Amino acid sequence: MSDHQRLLLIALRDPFLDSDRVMPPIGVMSLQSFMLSQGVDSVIENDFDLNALEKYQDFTHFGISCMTPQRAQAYEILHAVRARFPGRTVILGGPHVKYYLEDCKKENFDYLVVDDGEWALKAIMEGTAPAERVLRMPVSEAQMNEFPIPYRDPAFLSQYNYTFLGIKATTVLTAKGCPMSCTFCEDARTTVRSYSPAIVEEQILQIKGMGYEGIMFFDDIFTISIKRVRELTNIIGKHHIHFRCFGHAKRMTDEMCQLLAEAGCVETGFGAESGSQKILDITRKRTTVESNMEYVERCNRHGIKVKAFLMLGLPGENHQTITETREFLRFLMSKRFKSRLGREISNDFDMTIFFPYQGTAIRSGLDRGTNEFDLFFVGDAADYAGFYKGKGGSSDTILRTSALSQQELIKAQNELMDEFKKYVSL
Ligand code: B12
Ligand code: SF4
Repeated sequence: MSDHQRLLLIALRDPFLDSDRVMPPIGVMSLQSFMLSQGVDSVIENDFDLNALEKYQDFTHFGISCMTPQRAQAYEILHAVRARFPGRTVILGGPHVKYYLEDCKKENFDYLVVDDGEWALKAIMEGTAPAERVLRMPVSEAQMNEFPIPYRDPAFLSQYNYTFLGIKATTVLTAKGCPMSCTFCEDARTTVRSYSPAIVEEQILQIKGMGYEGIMFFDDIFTISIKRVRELTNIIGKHHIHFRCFGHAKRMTDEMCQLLAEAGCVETGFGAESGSQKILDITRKRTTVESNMEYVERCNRHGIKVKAFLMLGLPGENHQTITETREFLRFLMSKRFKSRLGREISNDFDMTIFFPYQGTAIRSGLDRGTNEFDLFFVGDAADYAGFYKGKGGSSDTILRTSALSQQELIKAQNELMDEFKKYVSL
């Protein structure tokens, strides 16, 4: 091995998803463009081959990006690199480190990077990192806006095939963080940092130039305020693309809907979560079943399709709350409307079962042993990969409520999917 420092940035596979070549790994792509801008010799590997380790002979540093369900893969790569290439630096980053730091510390990584990776990776590569294993080197909103846009090399991006409503699309992030407090979500109450409209525009131009006609803006808070939606739609509207984004029932007004529709929005996803007001209140969703329905009506009136994200197995789930969720689905899936693309279409939904990740208020309550949530473990979460939407829509299920067993939750999920998925337009 030469003295030359070389970084391999590893985006792990997701064998439990229907396909892991749909949405590209924006975290790794952001780090890649930043490292290249800093003069670091860096390469992305999105299909790490444990059976051909000789390919990685020239890399001095291995940076693995990991979500919780991928942790076993990350640890396997660590052990293989340690055995084959002693003395190389192995770094773990991504959401798993942020929320499962104590577990990660048990593994022999050289560095564990909590949250933003840019400054930490730069310091590691330059040999100026603090003499600590756990690095927290946050990026400010101003700094984030000075970084290069994510690495979208056509050969790399073309490995990911994402479409909505038949439109060839890819993803863009307009902001990070979420100010809301949903008790089932790890992103609750995280600092909001927004990209300037100019940076969003730079990415739209890049993506359009590569032949994509659609963009999914996948940040949690695209519709956080009418002011922000005005800023973003002013820019997006100029470029004649179709887009999809996430909305929140509490914030969606007619004016917002109209701005979105006029700028090319054809679909919004939104966390309806449950058809039960009791559950919406317990989880601090800050919406009502009625406002969720109004959200659907509004979007559909403007020709915007709605994909509602619903979960079973939240605190207090029982036969009655499931009946209420069924009612909500009946309402959602009975709608037929003229899409902005001209066709008559219907809405869509996801029906998952809540998995209690560390970092959520519910999981913290369960770990403290308080009985504030009507939820009980039926096994050890550490034994589960931990995904809420796997192959064929299946969910890892680890909880029950006082009224419903784990099997009853799975049965209800399957029944609701069978009853309503057939109405999704193709
Ligand atoms: C887009 C997205 C997806 C996409 C694409 C994922 C991908 N390959 O990137 C898809 C749809 C495939 C997906 C799938 C899932 N996701 Co997801 N996803 C997101 C989402 C909305 C945005 C992620 C993102 O790109 N952020 C922007 C980038 C810039 O940030 P980042 O990725 O965190 O990267 C930064 C830092 O983490 C760090 N970093 C990242 N990697 C590395 C590596 C090194 C070496 C270093 C030093 C630093 C570092 O630096 C980066 C730049 O600053 C987040 C929520 C969110 N708002 O973050 C959830 C989120 C990451 N997903 C989550 C979950 C649970 C899942 C699923 C398990 C859901 C399921 N199906 O059951 C699957 C699992 C897939 C898997 N990989 O295991 C959780 C993660 C929880 C956890 N503990 O890991 C999150 C936080 C959502 C939530 N609140 O529950 N997801
Ligand atoms: S579920 Fe959505 S609105 Fe609620 S905290 Fe998480 S990202 Fe924010």
